[in-house]
Amino acid sequence: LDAPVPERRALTTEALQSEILEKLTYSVGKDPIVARPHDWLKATILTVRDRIIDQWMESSRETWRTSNKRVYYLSLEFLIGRLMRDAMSNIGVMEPVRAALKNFNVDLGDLINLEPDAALGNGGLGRLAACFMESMATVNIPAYGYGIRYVHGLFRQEMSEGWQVELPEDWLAHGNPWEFERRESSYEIGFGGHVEPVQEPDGTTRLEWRPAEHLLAVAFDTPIVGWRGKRVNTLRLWSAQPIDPILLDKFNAGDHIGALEESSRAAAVTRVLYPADSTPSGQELRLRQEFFFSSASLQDIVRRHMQAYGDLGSLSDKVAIQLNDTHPAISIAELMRILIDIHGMAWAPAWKLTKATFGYTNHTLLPEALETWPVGLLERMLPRQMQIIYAINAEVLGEARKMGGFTDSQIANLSLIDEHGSRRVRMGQLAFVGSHSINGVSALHSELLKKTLFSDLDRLYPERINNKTNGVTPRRWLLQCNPGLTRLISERIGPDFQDDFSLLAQLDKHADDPTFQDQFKAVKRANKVALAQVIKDRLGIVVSPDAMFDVQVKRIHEYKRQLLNVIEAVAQYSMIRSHPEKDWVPRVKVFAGKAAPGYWNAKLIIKLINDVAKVVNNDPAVRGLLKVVFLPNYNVSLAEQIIPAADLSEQISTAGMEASGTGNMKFMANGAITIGTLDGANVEMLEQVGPDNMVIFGLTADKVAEKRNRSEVPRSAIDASPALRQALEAISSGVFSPDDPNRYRDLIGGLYDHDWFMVARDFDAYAAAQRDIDELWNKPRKWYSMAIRNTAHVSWFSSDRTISQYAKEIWGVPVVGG
Ligand code: DL6
Repeated sequence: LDAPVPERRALTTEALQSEILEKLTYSVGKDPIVARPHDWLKATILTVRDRIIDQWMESSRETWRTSNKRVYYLSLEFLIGRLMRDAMSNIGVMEPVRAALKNFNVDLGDLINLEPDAALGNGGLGRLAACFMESMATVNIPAYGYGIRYVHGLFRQEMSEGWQVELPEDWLAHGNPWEFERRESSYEIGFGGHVEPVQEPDGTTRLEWRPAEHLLAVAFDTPIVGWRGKRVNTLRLWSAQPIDPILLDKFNAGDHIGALEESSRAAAVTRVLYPADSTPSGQELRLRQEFFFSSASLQDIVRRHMQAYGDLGSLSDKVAIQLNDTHPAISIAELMRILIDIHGMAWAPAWKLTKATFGYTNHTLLPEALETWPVGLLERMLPRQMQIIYAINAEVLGEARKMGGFTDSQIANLSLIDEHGSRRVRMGQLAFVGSHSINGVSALHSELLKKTLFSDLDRLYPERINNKTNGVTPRRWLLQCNPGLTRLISERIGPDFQDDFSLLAQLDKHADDPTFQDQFKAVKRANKVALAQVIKDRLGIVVSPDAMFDVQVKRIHEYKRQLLNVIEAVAQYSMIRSHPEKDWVPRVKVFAGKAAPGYWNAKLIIKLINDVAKVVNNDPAVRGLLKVVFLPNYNVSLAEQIIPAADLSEQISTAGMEASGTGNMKFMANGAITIGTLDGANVEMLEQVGPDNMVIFGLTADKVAEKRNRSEVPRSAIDASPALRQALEAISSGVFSPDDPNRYRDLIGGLYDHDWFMVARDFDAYAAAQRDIDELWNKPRKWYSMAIRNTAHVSWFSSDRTISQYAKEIWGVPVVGG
């Protein structure tokens, strides 16, 4: 612990230059004359990484020295994206590295774009985990992220005649210079088998799980550096490996393939990220993934705690574990097993300790997204954990009976076991009862958690549900992705806002200054020129940077209502054709996002966008006034190019269905105006920025629920809106799909039949809001004062603020700044 701190490595161009050369020669083994771009990338990352490691070690030493409480963030997904620019910018070496590389005739920008985009997540929840990692380091929380080192992250999306095609993503193809393999931190993970009573010398009996199968969880550590490099935390990702790499007896007997069977079965556990977003995958392999990383992480946490304190009684004083959704919820049963079966603790103190240690974050109310597992599967795969779940359930139901006042159906609602149809374990209920804090991710979502999904549990255990509105890291989502705007803001209010984002509010008083507005507009235009180039390079479509860039980028889902957006585009297309004399605002509608491979309607919506694009973009009658663009393979890096170039941010989910949204905050930071519903964090954005600076439309969550309860038919909304009717008829009759006129018949038919997502019933309000947007665009002074005010009032949505609230209100750990 008292090891001498090595002298800091110099950050000058000269020092960096000689070190890059040294890395290239001695670590990559390449002569600069023949080095390829990937070799330079590796040498540069290794050089930058070295400048983080001293602080990494210092951060760990400090945690051991001070015995501060540690935070463990368990997440099946970390959508971290590229790390090099983030790291260089956070430690302030971007410019010297650029200069050093220039001396080798290597362009830093090219290398940045060459780094693979680590897509170890699907969308919101995974990206949030990545922002949290960076913020925890920034506000000086001793934190570890625990997840899975998937060999293949989220699929690569390509388009084939407008249809989504999924291809494997291969981020590890050139190795991963950021990570350190820690063979010494390996744990055995069991599956299957049975539970046996074991007689203790003192005559008591305890239960022991005898798994039928084992595999090894091996740790790979990545340093995550906070702003200004003051703290570096660890992201520990687990890789599954077989206990025996090869079964030699089988091999020697000539069964060469069979000899490797066990090895491939083990490796399969961490091979691929499940591409499901908002729908649980019913695959057994998914449960294996969840238990694998939960058990490995808990074994690691318990080992570290025992090493420091020698006793588990103080676990909840020194350890806070946050469950990112229910994917790691099996941890609750596994920690109980570790405490009781391995460390001999009695049930009552073990249960108390477990609850005091865990916190659970819920990210969705969608019924189809709430994880449940068949009781039979759990009994077979995790027999001891299933016994513990039954015992927890008995305790919970006993407490409910004692409290009284619950009807039978409410008791059934509280139960960890869903008895409707085949019996299933509800992971949300398990996560709730095993945690002292349950939080939603926006004020509205947390309220809905109390009122709907967890209403009975909230009565039984009041005060546990709380709200922690999401945030995003302003380093990646403003400073790094939008250097032009960062420079402009620094010139106007000084650079201190980079350390204290609340200072952005000072921009408010400059929002009506014409000079500042013109500068703001120039920055936006430059970003739009860059995006227009990307669109041209990738799709061959030419768009004007002077048109309004109207952007909806996110996972494709019916509740997010890309369909509403494209139907409105069709209506607008028809208006432009029938009224060529009018002064239409030129728009480029940009879409991007992936659909879960098994989600047919989402894939059909992508095809529809592409079909509409083909017709609209090639119709001379439109005169370029409307362009529709679908950019394939949306990922973190593409988001970093699109968001700074957006004028209009589409956040148009059916109210009550988007838990929070985080894209909405990124657009706000970059000076886009939001058109949105009163859903998720939009509600709080409205509070922060004020109704004059956002365009809100549509049904509220209450109204949506009311209409659904009344089973109101949408047909009258369609009959009452000629624009909507015409657009729907055009789509369903094949105007955009002459090769298959019936392609969209069922999709559009659903809007007449039930319209669960209120596309038809929100259409007129949405179209009217779009015309308001057109009017605003025609008053540039007004537009840019609104845009500037969005940036000025975004600081509440910094993940530093969110994490500081988790720290103070859930984990009980101190923060610096935030
Ligand atoms: O909390 C992060 C993010 C929210 O911003 C989105 O509104 C929400 O849809 C998303 N949920 C998921 C998957 N849900 N599950 N399970 O990513 O979380």
